[in-house]
Amino acid sequence: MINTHTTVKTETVIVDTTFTCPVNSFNEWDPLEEVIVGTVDGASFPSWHIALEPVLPENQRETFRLNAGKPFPAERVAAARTELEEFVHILECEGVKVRRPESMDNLKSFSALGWTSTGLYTAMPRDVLLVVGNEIIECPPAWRSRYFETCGYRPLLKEYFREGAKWSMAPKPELSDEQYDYTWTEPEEDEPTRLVITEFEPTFDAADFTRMGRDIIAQKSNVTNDFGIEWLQRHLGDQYRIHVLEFNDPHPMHIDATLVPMAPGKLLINPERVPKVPSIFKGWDVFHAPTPIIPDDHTLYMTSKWINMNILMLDEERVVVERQDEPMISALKRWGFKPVPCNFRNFNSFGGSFHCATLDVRRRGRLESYLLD
Ligand code: ABU
Repeated sequence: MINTHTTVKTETVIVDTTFTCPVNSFNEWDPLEEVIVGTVDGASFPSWHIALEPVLPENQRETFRLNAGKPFPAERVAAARTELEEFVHILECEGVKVRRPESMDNLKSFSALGWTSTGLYTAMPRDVLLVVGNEIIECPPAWRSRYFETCGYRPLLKEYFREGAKWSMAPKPELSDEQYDYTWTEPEEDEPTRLVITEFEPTFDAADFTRMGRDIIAQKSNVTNDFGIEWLQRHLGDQYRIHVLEFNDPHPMHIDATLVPMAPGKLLINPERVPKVPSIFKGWDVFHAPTPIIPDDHTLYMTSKWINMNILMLDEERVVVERQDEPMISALKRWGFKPVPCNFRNFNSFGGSFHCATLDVRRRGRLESYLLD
């Protein structure tokens, strides 16, 4: 664009970074070219802390207290590892380059000012790293056990940086006691949602954000506060608009089992948590996720059964979905998508599914707007 109205001529050159930068991802649906898939190797119950209380299923809180600092059962880790290998194989067959983090010794305790913790895992890159365009941001976690989790991804981050990506880190939080409400208790049914973190300093998990080009949807949660969302908005600048939405979720942590944009104009919602479609999705087709069919006796350490919504779009049509989730597979076909089934129920036990287990590093596409003004 040449500005001819002033004596100084300015020129804006739109550079399409799709072919020049190793990191390039603006939304959840452009054709996927490169992805990081997490690992369950070294996964351990973290040190107990108040921040875990509101987000663990009630029947798991005691298990976490009793096993703090011990590895997750070896047979569960092995079953999840086998499913991750199947997932990697499927992605590669679909033409996607797969990268893996290093596993970490999560039994080793570490300290910061005034506290000590052991680690959790490097299974869910979606929680700790946020890709926006050509940039990867290391998120400031609210969980002490996740303080050093991004170290497992550092070899990859260094490589991407050397090849031209922007690599940033949000302000390292202190995670002192001021960041938590130690009086947190379960709210009564008619009471509003109560969050365990305060506004002492910015914290956020990437999984509380979902990207739709210039518009990014966010939720406040038990790990993401207003301070963190504001930090991200200012960091990203005016090219992006973060919309903070509130859902009917008494224990919010991560948006990707609540509201999942699948393609331009196509939105998957959790019918329990999203009773009314937010007005910014005016004109979009809205699909209600089928009720999950995960049996009651299947251990879910850190998630609700709505993890069945945690799908991964390979492009605007192909979508990776849990192989046993027949209602979801049928619904996806009905809605015009092409399901790519993969066993993942044992991985689900660790708190995530295909979206959580991945970080889409490269999608073939550019920054665009998808909302009607
Ligand atoms: N990122 C996992 C979210 C799980 C849930 O909201 O139930």
